[in-house]
Amino acid sequence: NKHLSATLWFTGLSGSGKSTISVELEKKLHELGVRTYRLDGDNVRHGLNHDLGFSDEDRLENIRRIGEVSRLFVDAGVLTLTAFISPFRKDRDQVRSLFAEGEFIEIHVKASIEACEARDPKGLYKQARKGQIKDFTGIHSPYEEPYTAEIILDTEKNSVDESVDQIISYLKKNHYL
Ligand code: GGZ
Repeated sequence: NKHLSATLWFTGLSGSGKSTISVELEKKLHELGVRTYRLDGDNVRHGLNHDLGFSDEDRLENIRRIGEVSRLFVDAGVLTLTAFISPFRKDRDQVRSLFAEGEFIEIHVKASIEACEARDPKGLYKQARKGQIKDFTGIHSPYEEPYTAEIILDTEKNSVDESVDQIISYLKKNHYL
């Protein structure tokens, strides 16, 4: 199957749905015969970036390295999915600048801080409120919403399947698939 390579860059708060949606999207892409690779905290923060924490500087370096790695995957012809909070606009824009027009697709996984905190799938917001986690995004560290997102997913309104379909439609309409 012919398809264009690009990076699908998911950004959003903890608990917004980045990982869940990117996992389900990847399954759908595999059914369509697309070669993909997914980068997330489990395979990056524990390995390549195990030296980095959650200060602003460390997040910048985290995102910079992930951007460079996704650049390499795109060079190899792979449709790359990344699922990181990537809270700072300038850090995301720096990654965007590594790519040619159309190779970087920013996906804002949008849910309010209230909704994410109510979901709290890993109990991290609760721990952050108690002061057990510092620099937690949305509580003591900012999340800067994208101005330039190619796709905005409203995960308070739409199901995971609907968000996946929204991305697939975008990819078809813009001739990535
Ligand atoms: C935000 C944190 C923090 C702090 C640990 N702030 O919901 P999760 O658990 O599975 O996803 C979050 C993940 C965020 O790592 P990223 O590499 O995506 O962050 S960034 O892009 O900002 O560099 C959360 C967990 O790590 N986590 N401490 N202080 N999230």
